[in-house]
Amino acid sequence: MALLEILHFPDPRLSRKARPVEVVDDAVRKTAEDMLETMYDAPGIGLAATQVNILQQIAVIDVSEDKNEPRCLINPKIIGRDGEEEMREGCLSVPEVFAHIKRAERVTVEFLDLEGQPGTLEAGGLLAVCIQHEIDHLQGRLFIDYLSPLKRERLKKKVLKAQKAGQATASSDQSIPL
Ligand code: GNR
Ligand code: NI
Repeated sequence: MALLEILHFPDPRLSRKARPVEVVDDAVRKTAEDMLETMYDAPGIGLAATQVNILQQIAVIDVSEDKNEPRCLINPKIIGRDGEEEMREGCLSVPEVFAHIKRAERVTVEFLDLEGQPGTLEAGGLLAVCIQHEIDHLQGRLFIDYLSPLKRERLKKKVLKAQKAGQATASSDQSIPL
């Protein structure tokens, strides 16, 4: 197992589209394990491969209280959505930024599991939000893309300023190259 480096906004690599996994092999399983370890370490409730600079459609999620319900969704595709809900979201790739985002309240998602078997999941609540958030990442979309361009510009300035300030300190290893 290994911890992977998480890319931070406004890194343009976060806007790239992940490719579908063709064969669920040991390499894909290893990627998923490393992603889970990285997610738990962060800590976060989900992680998409795009965030760790891997352009494959792999997402890991654990929204359980005790962090003992890891899920891995390979080639996830939303085949049904229902209702509307707004939730305050954050993202490991956009640290310290939170915003209320409107999404479908319930989703049905098709995916492959770690054995390459197809599955279907019906989700609501936080799990539904997280699934939509991770699938967005795999398509190169961040939650802040739902905000107005003006708000997003303001956020970008704030993030860059914080990163610059961080670079002046000893703990600059998390900062994005400008
Ligand atoms: O850890 C995370 N928490 C979270 C909270 C509300 C809505 C979405 C999320 S996902 C986020 C982890 C992450 O960035 N996944 O891509
Ligand atoms: Ni995210």
